[in-house]
Amino acid sequence: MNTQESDNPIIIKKASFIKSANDFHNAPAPHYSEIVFLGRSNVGKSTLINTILNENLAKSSSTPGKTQLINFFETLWEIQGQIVPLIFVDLPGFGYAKVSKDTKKHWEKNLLQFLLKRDCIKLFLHLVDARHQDLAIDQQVEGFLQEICRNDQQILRIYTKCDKLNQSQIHKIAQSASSTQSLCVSATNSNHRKLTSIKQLRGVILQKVLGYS
Ligand SMILES: Nc1nc2c(ncn2[C@@H]2O[C@H](COP(=O)(O)OP(=O)(O)O)[C@@H](O)[C@H]2O)c(=O)[nH]1
Ligand SMILES: [Mg+2]
Repeated sequence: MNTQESDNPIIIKKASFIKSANDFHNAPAPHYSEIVFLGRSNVGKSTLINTILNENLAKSSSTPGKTQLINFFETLWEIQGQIVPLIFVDLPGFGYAKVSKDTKKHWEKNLLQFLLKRDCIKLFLHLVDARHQDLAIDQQVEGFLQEICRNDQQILRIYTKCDKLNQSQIHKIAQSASSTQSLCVSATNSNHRKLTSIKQLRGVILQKVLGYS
């Protein structure tokens, strides 16, 4: 499948909030393929969801660690006359939250259980802040995903907030991203030719979920 928007326009026909769940057990029925957005608190998960869907659905905030709920969004995509239902999942961020150690452990356990047991997850989008690429927490997340990822699932690393980098930093991260099959994006300004545009990102998501790559 060609990801060029001009060749194969991708239309997002519908995007709406379904529900928030506090753990695996009260997640919605697993009818459709799911794409989970995970990464540290404040890395830009909710903002990227809104930009991809072109709707202000996921609550984005400049205060880190605010939500500990798993939020589900129902979307309908159209490509070449084919209608594809996809669920976007906005996960609570790792780290930051100003709560007791026990509460934090409980939240993390919930989150890991969700990632491990939720069979309809087809794509793990691991968001990493382009300005802080080698944090231990992100390496742990990557390791965990590699460990649990089944044959019918894929992992994609996305460097976020690339608009905050200067030209030479963008050049450098784009080079290392291409060798590791990661993407560099900005949810607020993706005009730079070395960044993956939001249109291209939509194409990549569809390709991966539909199993074309
Ligand atoms: N400059 C810039 N800011 C961003 C970008 N994505 C998110 N932000 C900002 O980063 C903050 C956290 O974003 P949010 O989506 O709430 O992060 P989340 O906690 O991972 O869901 C907000 O103030 C956003 O406006 C981006 O691509 N570029
Ligand atoms: Mg968020």
